[in-house]
Amino acid sequence: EESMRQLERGIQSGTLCFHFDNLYRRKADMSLSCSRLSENLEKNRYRDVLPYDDTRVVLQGPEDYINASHITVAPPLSGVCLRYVAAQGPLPQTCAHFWQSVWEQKAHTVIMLTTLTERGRTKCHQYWPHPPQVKSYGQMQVKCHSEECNLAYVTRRFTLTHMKSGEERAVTHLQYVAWPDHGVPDDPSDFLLFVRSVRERRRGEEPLMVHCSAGIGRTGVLITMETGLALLDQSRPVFPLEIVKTLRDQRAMMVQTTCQFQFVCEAILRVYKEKHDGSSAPVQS
Ligand code: PTR
Ligand code: PTR
Repeated sequence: EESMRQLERGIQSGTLCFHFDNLYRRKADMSLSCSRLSENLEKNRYRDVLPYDDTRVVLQGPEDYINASHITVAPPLSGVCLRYVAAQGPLPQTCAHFWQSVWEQKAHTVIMLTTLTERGRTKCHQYWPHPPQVKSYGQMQVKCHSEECNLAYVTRRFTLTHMKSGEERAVTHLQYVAWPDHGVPDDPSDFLLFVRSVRERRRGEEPLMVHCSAGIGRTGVLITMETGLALLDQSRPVFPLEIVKTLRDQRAMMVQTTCQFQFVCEAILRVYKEKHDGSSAPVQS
């Protein structure tokens, strides 16, 4: 409860956002060389959003680069080990790499936090076929079985086939559609329902694949929120700034704007209050 009192005080006084604004955006001494090799330049959607060499996802085979980072939130920061792959929105020329990384990292869930276009600009290439079509991306074949919309998100069911071995895997696609880049979700309740459904997809230590357009702003918020929920579920203290620090040590600029950080802090506090509603009203300053 002490961490929640601190959180509420930090939000009200503005100190939390002040510390966020002063947090390093990129960890010093982490190199980005691979992302800057001439053959990889066209695989980056944004010139200023690049994965660290140390945490980048390495594809099997000679062409091993994708703009994606391994993210682990582990004890003592979190009671459980949560693993993610944080990626940029695929480009036409990187769809095959994207599906290869889903396959190789053994992900069963792909979380998409952007729409394909926003205000007339392309934010992500459509890297999946419409149902009931089948499409090949490099060594992977993707079949889309269904597409189902509720208020804030779309659920799609895919079968992924590794064509060389004939092996198959079911993959679920969850696309949140009410969240512009650099902004916050239109509705915190919908967002929390979405993150709950993301948590229900957890299977052991297998990573969730998460992407938006650049793979830093909205992706960082989602990971911070899921970590917060996981901690609250175990009645553990939550320190959002510490979570963001850990994320930025693994991928630069995670959680992009002060508004996004404030939003996720308020959402964590709200979940805590709802859980303890009425019982002791512990969070008062
Ligand atoms: N060309 C610079 C570099 O990578 O060295 C670009 C860059 C510099 C990107 C700093 C991010 C940086 O981090 P900060 O957000 O702290 O400016
Ligand atoms: N250079 C781009 C910009 O600042 O607009 C990079 C960028 C794009 C950064 C989108 C973050 C973005 O948001 P998200 O990570 O949520 O897709």
